[in-house]
Amino acid sequence: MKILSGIQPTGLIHLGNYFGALKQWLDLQTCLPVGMEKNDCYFMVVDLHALTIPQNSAQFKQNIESAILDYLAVGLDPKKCTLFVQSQVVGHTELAWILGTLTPLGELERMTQFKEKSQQHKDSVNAGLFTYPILQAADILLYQADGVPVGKDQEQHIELARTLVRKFNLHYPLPKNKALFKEPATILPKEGAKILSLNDPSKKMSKSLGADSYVAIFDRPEIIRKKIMSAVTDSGREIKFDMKEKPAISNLMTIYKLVSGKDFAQIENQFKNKGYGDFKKDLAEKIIEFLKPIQDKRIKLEKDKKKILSQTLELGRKKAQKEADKTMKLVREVVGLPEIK
Ligand code: AQP
Repeated sequence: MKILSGIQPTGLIHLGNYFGALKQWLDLQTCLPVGMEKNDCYFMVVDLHALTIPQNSAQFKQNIESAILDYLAVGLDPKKCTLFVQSQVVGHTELAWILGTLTPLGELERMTQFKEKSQQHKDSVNAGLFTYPILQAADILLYQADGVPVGKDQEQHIELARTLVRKFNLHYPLPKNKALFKEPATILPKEGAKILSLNDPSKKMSKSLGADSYVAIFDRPEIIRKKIMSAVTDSGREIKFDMKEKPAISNLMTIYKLVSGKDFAQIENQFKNKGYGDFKKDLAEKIIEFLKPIQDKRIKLEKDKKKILSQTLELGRKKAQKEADKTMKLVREVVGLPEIK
């Protein structure tokens, strides 16, 4: 399968990003579960998407490089997948423009992320924030991806990508009823598709809800302990998985499950007759243990970052550009744009 996904270089990756997206990327690059066919994976830092929120240029440049090192630290391997920066490949914005001419305004107006972000950034509601899902569709179609591993919050955007495939294929048919694009599937993780905020379990874990909402994968142990110990809990004191009645503790149990490999019954059993405090204390230690190898690797990568970055990015950019060029050649032909020689 051809796989494509990306994360914005916002300077930090939290457990929601890790379990919603990155963990799936790792599994897909190594073809897990065992027996899965070999995947051709494209994972990128979506810097153009991040521009929809005001950025400080110097910090932004650092964040983009840092995101690549973060990907390597979690275990992405440039020999097994193509790692690249969105803006370094020509074609994303061009295809987005063409897709934009096929996108009804109404489709964009109903996007939940646009509604939420335009509320959060009332003084900078720009056109980019509105057309963001078109660029995302272009990212996916440029690589002719079969599947897009993301968290649940992105489902609506991938659905729009499928709508745009249908519109494009209808508007620009190929001879003999063939179609240029195929509809990409949303790939959600079985567990962790929507990790909830630590301080408000009615919302997803998110950077914009503030630092107490998330555990970042590079948070220091003392910060992780503090954040987990002050995470909100539900009424009662029983450690029981019940998303409806006990969303806060169920969310923490989901994180426990993901970092420890234990199932919910084992966790419930382990904390029978114990309170939230004991559970949270142990959860913090499990998270710290889980993140330690990633954090250690990230420190090592920092020491040789110039060389690592230039090698990784050059390799990834070339491979991604080749794929993008193949698609754009076909797109230009079918749309009727003059060939670029
Ligand atoms: N809470 C979450 N649970 C599961 N998956 C999540 N993702 C994000 N939050 C959760 C997934 O992470 C990937 C990265 O998406 P992004 O780069 O667009 O980051 P984001 O969604 O903007 O992350 P935040 O923290 O929510 O940032 P803000 O607050 O700035 O909007 C995607 O696959 C997403 O599904």
